[in-house]
Amino acid sequence: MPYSPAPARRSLLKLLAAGPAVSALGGLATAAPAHAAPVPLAAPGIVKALPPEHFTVRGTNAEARFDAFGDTGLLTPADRFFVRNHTSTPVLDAADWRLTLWGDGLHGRSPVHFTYGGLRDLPSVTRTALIECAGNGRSLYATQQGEPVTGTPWTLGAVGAARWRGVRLSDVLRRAGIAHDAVDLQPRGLDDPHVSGGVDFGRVRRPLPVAKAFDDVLLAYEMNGEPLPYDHGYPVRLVVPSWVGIASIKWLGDIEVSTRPLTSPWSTDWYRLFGDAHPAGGSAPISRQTLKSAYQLPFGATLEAGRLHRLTGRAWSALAPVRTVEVSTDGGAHWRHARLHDTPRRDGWVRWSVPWRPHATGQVTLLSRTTDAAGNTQPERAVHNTQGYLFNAVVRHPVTLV
Ligand SMILES: Nc1nc2c(c(=O)[nH]1)N[C@H]1C(S)=C(S)[C@@H](COP(=O)(O)O)O[C@H]1N2
Ligand SMILES: [Mo]
Repeated sequence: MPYSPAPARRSLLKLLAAGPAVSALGGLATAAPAHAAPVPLAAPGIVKALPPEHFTVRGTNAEARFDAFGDTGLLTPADRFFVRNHTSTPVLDAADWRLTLWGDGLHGRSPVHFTYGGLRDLPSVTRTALIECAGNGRSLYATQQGEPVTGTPWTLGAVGAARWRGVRLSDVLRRAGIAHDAVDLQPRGLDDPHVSGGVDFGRVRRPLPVAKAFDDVLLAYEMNGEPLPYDHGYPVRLVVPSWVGIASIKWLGDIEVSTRPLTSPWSTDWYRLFGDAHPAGGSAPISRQTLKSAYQLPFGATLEAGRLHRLTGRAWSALAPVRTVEVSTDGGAHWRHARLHDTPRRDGWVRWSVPWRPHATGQVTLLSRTTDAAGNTQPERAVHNTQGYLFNAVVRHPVTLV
């Protein structure tokens, strides 16, 4: 019998009525004068404030303004971190939360439960990792390559880096009595079932191979030294380093442990590569993210000619540490190396900068291209897939010189 979760849930309205969280909604809580510019609403279902200088709301999601990351450090503060919600943020209570493991891949009794306090009593580990949506950069398939794609039209801000603290998933699996022949897990969130086009796909869940689970996956309860914020998975989420964001299930409720391969719509209908360049039934489910680099500058920014500017950006690769970043300020005719400001690490990003004194006025295209220690480099074009995943091409960044 599949275990069916009964989340400890309080409605957001009730929570807000209770008091302290109201300030989290900032502008919403205070009535604006009738003549004032309309206060941008929070995205439906997102708890934290989404000031327009830091976020772009896209449906139930909030994209971070990558162009504004210049004032953040190596870690992305929780209040600047993008939110990808299939439905809406459930406001859970750690005191009555528990994690359930079940399935034929446990050799002893099943199900096995862990309370929040029980998890916090296990040895903890802390590690920095990026979380990046598989569709980050998706809109560039259309704007840069003229290719249609479906899905949330992210630009480059569906990525963030945080320091996660929690317990190793492998420790929890061992304590739960994982069998030697278990092959797949299926972690599942406690957010509402995902309904799209009249079809109920059930709760967000996606198979995770046991081998990856034993490698480096965390059950995280802290982000940048604080309890996870509601929007990022409170009380406990998965952090699956270097894999596409969908693997890092938020508001974790249960994990099926199976001796047979598992599937879900998130491994069959979505998060595979479909299209002309891919096998007829689609690729295997995607796992690793790819590599990118980008300028911390608005698209179409205006810069003064004749002055010395310092262009800054970030580069990252899920495949290996970043090795170099090259930039071109003339549409790709000439390239030079940017200076890296951080020690490149697996699962992290590096900040880079380059001085630039443009002479002529007019439109130019800035480019940046990263190469990682495994020799992967950003191509001129990304291989198209209908759902617009894994955009890795050199980004063409228009600026105007005046
Ligand atoms: N339960 C649950 N987990 C989830 C999701 C979701 O909608 N529900 N979205 C996934 C996707 S697609 C991404 S990219 C990451 C985003 O994590 P963040 O919102 O903390 O940035 O969470 C993943 N985990
Ligand atoms: Mo995602």
